[in-house]
Amino acid sequence: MKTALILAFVALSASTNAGPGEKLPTSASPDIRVAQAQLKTLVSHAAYIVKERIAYTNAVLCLQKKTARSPASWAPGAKSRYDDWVATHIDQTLQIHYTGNFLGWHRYFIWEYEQALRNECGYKGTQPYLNWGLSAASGMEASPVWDGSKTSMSGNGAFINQSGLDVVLGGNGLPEIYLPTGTGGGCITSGPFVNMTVNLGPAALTLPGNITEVNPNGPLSYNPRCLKRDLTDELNQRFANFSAIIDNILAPKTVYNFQMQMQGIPGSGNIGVHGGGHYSMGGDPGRDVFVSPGDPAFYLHHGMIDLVWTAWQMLDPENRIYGKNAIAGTNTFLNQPPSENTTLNTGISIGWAGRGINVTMRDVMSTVGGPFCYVYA
Ligand SMILES: *[C@@H]1O[C@H](CO)[C@@H](O)[C@H](O)[C@H]1NC(C)=O
Ligand SMILES: *[C@@H]1O[C@H](CO)[C@@H](O)[C@H](O)[C@H]1NC(C)=O
Ligand SMILES: *[C@@H]1O[C@H](CO)[C@@H](O)[C@H](O)[C@H]1NC(C)=O
Ligand SMILES: *[C@@H]1O[C@H](CO)[C@@H](O)[C@H](O)[C@H]1NC(C)=O
Ligand SMILES: *[C@@H]1O[C@H](CO)[C@@H](O)[C@H](O)[C@H]1NC(C)=O
Ligand SMILES: *[C@@H]1O[C@H](CO)[C@@H](O)[C@H](O)[C@H]1NC(C)=O
Ligand SMILES: [Cu+2]
Repeated sequence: MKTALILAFVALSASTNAGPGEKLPTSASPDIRVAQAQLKTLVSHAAYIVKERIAYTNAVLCLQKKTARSPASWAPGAKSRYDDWVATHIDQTLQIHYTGNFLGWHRYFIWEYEQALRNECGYKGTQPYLNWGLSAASGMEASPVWDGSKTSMSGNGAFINQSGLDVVLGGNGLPEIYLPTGTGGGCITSGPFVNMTVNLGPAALTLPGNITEVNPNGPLSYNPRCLKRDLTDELNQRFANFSAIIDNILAPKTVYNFQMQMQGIPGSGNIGVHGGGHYSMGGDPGRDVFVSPGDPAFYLHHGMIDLVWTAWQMLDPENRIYGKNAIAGTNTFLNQPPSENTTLNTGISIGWAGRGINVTMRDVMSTVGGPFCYVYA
């Protein structure tokens, strides 16, 4: 079977692939003729990167032009094939976060998304991931993911003065966490998704000033609006820097501790790399736990979540893939309401987003098992 390599969107400079099969030089050759060939390789690498990125965002735009499969009787707001993913995530949010299936469900979700880009939109490349550590170091707006260029994922939202307003998470029995606002806040202004319409939600959109916005007609109803972002370096740097990433891979010795550190232990004040990645994008639907896949950057963010999980699993594959540290938790958000433990036999359905097949947790535990055959590069 062909191995689908998942390449980094921002980590590409560290990749050893110039194009398919080509090795990138790592230091200048003193031999003038070899150095000439090195230059050629580097130039073709640059062209390859630009083409790959645009091919990816074009495939996403293609998915946004195709008709939804979700029945209008269930999700009248789902207009495009892309919306099928958003609707499924909205529908299942309280059964797929702070649960035993969190990691496996999202691995399957982004993998099926990649399959749709390939099978329905002719994409030939790999699913990129967003390396939060790099954008924490460079500043988000300087990152090729967020710089707003035509090879980016579109950039920041238009500036709105949110001075003095925090985003307040928690409540409803959970301690409040105050998060700073970012440097945008409004509609995105450039890049491939500048004309995109967000159709679904909000379901629980946290706005600056301790306000939560909910669509009174229900999150699956039609509510067309622009894509907003509020890039927040402070959150990227505080919760999803390289040390935070490595600590999440090396410190937790049980899967329970691993996934809790990643999502943020309630009451700790830390939102983890998962929360750090999400909230540093900000905006609508980025700050809405239910509707967040409505921002195309979601799939790059969760690619990085999957990379971190994979790295953690491979430090002890015997116990962390199918063994005693494979799965912990139940099938409801922090076990509210109480539900059964997630096991290798627990089913995963992604509804109308997928291809009508259901898998089990066992099928999604290894990146080279079940339906998968990929590695990270
Ligand atoms: C934002 O508004 C505050 C007052 O609410 C004002 O002090 C501040 O100068 C404004 N900032 C910008 C960048 O306009
Ligand atoms: C967005 O729409 C405007 C106005 O129709 C058009 O000029 C522009 O090319 C579009 N941009 C993209 C990236 O689709
Ligand atoms: C935020 O809003 C919630 C719900 O309205 C309220 O209980 C809480 O006290 C508010 N917190 C702050 C800091 O205003
Ligand atoms: C990196 O992240 C960790 C964990 O969130 C945090 O404690 C630390 O202060 C961060 N480091 C920097 C330099 O921001
Ligand atoms: C569910 O998991 C918990 C924690 O590992 C364990 O204590 C409990 O016995 C399990 N329940 C069942 C029904 O297997
Ligand atoms: C997949 O799972 C869903 C939800 O559990 C269920 O409604 C559906 O019938 C299942 N589909 C198949 C083909 O088993
Ligand atoms: Cu999710």
